[in-house]
Amino acid sequence: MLTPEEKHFYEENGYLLKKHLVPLDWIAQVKQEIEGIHERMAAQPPEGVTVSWEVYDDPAKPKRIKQLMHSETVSPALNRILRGDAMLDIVEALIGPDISLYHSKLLLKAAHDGTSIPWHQDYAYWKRDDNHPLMINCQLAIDEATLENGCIQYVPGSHKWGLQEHERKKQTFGVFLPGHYREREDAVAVEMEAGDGVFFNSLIIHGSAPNTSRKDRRMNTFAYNVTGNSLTQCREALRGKEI
Ligand SMILES: O=C(O)CCC(=O)C(=O)O
Repeated sequence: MLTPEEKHFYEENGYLLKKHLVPLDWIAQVKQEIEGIHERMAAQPPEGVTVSWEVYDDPAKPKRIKQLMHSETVSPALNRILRGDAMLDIVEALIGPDISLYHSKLLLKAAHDGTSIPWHQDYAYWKRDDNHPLMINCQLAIDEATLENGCIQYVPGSHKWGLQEHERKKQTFGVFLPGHYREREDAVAVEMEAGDGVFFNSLIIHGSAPNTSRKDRRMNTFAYNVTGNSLTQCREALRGKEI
């Protein structure tokens, strides 16, 4: 549950860090279930799992996953966490009681090789004619996340600026604010311990630096929507059995 101060912080800043959201024995189980995931997915991703790979100039580098969509199907512990009271009580406090899972995605910023995520708003991906920016994300730290290994960074209050113009770059897999990742003076780095979760608004500007350290920075993001925000999305979610 959230205190009035935490709720106010979220409303003003667009994000909220919850320390020790998930117990460490659950995190240990997630770690066990995703052991060797790069190699396993390179061999044969299971049906329904979508993998975005890091793209390197050096062909000798081992294949590294950047993001893995539908992570709840590769890790039963993630599936349990996303449905647990600790998570849903906070989501409910922030978006109300009618909650659908939008998606669950592993964000694996591998040691040395994990690349940056340029600044963007998630709603730039999720906007449809028939929905509103009501979705919320919770990024869960599986490893310690620091500035050095590419923790998430937010521009506080930017969720109040409306949807900004994004562009699609040939060499990247998504849409981002113009320009590549670079430090921003108005951004706040949210360093996390394993088990911490950070909740954030679908309009907040966020991004992350490359992993220049020897430590992996593995996170999972759980995105939730308000049920009925979009009929189209609810049908898609049902087809993918995500609800
Ligand atoms: O992996 C990260 O650091 C950020 C990922 C992200 O921003 C996203 O998936 O929207």
